[in-house]
Amino acid sequence: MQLATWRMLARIVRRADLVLEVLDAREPLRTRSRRLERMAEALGKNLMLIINKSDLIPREVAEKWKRIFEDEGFPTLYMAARSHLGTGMLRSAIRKHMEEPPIIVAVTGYPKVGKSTIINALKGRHSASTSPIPGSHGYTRHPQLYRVDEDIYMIDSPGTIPIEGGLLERIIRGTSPETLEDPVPAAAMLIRHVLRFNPAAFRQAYSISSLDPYRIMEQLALRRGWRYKKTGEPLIEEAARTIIRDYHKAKIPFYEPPAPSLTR
Ligand SMILES: Nc1nc2c(ncn2[C@@H]2O[C@H](COP(=O)(O)OP(=O)(O)OP(=O)(O)O)[C@@H](O)[C@H]2O)c(=O)[nH]1
Ligand SMILES: [Mg+2]
Repeated sequence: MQLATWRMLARIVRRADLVLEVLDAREPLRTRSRRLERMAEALGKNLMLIINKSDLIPREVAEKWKRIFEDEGFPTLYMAARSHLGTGMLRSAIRKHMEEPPIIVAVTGYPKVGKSTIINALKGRHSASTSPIPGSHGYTRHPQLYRVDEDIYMIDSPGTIPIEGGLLERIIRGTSPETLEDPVPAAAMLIRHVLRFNPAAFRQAYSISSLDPYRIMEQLALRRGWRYKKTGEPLIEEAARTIIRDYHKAKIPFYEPPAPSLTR
């Protein structure tokens, strides 16, 4: 399964003139994939890092990450696709890589980092044809090719990076809570992680001021009226799933402070 996905990703990268690796601004390092970067390099493709959801972090933090990644040799741009911020910058950065129009851009990244939102933001008021360009058929599963400008095409999923890593990494990298056998320990781990960097995160997201992961889940369940029918106990599994989902939807405010030494 993972192998098939990597193979699919390789096919998309091979097809593209430029690869965008989309990162979540709250967790750029944990949403980064060295393997994808090595793949792009091996295939001789230019790769640009996009720090998305930058509305969730202070500007100077975004600037710091940008500098860290550029020092590593990657052109980097930060944006907030949901609020259409930075789309002009992205458009002109893409144009810089265009040798001969049109350019095909692969939008890759872990699930939920905002790949589709970026494509939609770029489509904006420009003509938004979704018809595949010649030569794109022949894929077993069709990558979606979007025309976002006269001379810019973008490939959306299945440009997803296969999720790997420990439990926390897998959650941050977009694992759907529905696929977890028990979402509670996973959510507890995520809550602890978020609280380390923003003790006010759950107060801001849900007006819950407890700092104990299980209390937070319990209070969220009670507040939303989620209870076991038989016992009336709070249904914390539902709260756990909601918190993971809200994290993916970028509703929980926190960010990892920039630190190059953490770079893996
Ligand atoms: N705050 C904030 N949220 C964003 C931004 N961009 C995307 N999101 C949110 O992040 C979530 C995931 O966005 P998608 O565009 O669906 O992400 P994706 O990478 O296409 O996800 P998959 O297709 O599932 O892999 C959605 O709830 C978006 O609204 C952004 O710039 N800022
Ligand atoms: Mg998508």
